[in-house]
Amino acid sequence: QQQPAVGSKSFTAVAINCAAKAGEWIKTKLGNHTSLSLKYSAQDLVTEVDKGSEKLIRSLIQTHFPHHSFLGEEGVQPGPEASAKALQSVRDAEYLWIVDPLDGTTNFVHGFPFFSVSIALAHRGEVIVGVVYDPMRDELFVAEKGKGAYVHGKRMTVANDDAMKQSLIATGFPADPSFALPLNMRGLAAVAPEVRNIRSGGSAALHLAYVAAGRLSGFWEIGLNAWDLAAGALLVTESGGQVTDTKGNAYDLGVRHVVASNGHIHEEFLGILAKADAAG
Ligand code: 2AM
Ligand code: CA
Ligand code: CA
Ligand code: CA
Repeated sequence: QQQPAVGSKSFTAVAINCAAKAGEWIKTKLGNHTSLSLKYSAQDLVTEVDKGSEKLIRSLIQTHFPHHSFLGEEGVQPGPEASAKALQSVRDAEYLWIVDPLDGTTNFVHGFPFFSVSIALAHRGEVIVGVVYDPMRDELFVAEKGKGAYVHGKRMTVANDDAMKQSLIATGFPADPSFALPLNMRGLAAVAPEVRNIRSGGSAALHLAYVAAGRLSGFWEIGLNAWDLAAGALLVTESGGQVTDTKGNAYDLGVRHVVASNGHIHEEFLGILAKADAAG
C-alpha cells in the first residue's frame, strides 16, 4: 500500500493549489505571451504559457505525490493516435493526475477572456477529484467523488430545464476538417432549431463547469481528450447531471465525443444527435 509523501496535503487541496497558482500566472501572461507555434494543424496552437503552466503543475504535484502518474496535454505528441496511446499507457495507474494546463489556448492567444486550468485525479481509472479554475473571473469549481461539487464553497446544482426547447446549449468547433468538424456541423444543424440558443465559448472544461453550475443545460463536442473532460465530467455528475459519449455510453477516460447535460434533457439531446447522424 502506497503512503502519501511526508507532509503531503490532501489530493483536493493540492489540485486547488495547482490550479490557482497556474491560473494566476496565466493571467499575468495574457496579451504578452512571446512564443506561438503550431502543433498538429494551423488551428492547433501552443504557447510557452501552456508549457510553463504544465511544468508548474507537474512539479507541484510531484513534490506532494512523487509516486503518482501524470498525463498532461503538453507532455503528449499532438494528434489523436498519440493521445490515445498516451492515455492507454497510464489509464490503469493507481493514482493518475490528468491535466490541461490551459484549456482555451486559442482564446488566450486572441485575448478572448474565456479559458481555464483543468486538473483531475483518477484512482484506477475513476475520477475522484476535479478542479476547473477560470482566472479571469476568479471562479474555482471543485468536485470530489460522492461529496458534491462547489463553486467557491457554494454547492452547485444543474439547471431544471426538462426540455431542449428551454435549454441553453454549448458546443465546441473541432479543428479536424475531415471528420470531427463535419460531424459537429451536422449536430449543430439538428440541435440549433430545437433549443433556446447555442453558445460556443472555446473552453470545453469551462463549458462543463457551466453545465454543473446550471448556467448551461447541456454541452456536446466531438474529438476531445481525457485532459479536456476528466475534471469537468466529475463537476457535472456531482452536481446531479449526466455525462456520456454521443451514443449514450457512460463516461470514462477514453471518451472523445462527449454529451453532458442536466440529466433531464439527456435522452432528447442524444436522440437529436442520433437522428442527425452526428453521434460519430
Ligand atoms: P485547448 O485549448 O486546450 O487545446 C474548444 O473547442 C476545445 O477544443 C478546447 O477545449 C480546446 O482545448 C480543444 N482543442 C483545440 N484544438 C484542438 C485540437 N486540435 N484537437 C483537439 N482538441 C482541441
Ligand atoms: Ca491544445
Ligand atoms: Ca483542452
Ligand atoms: Ca490545453
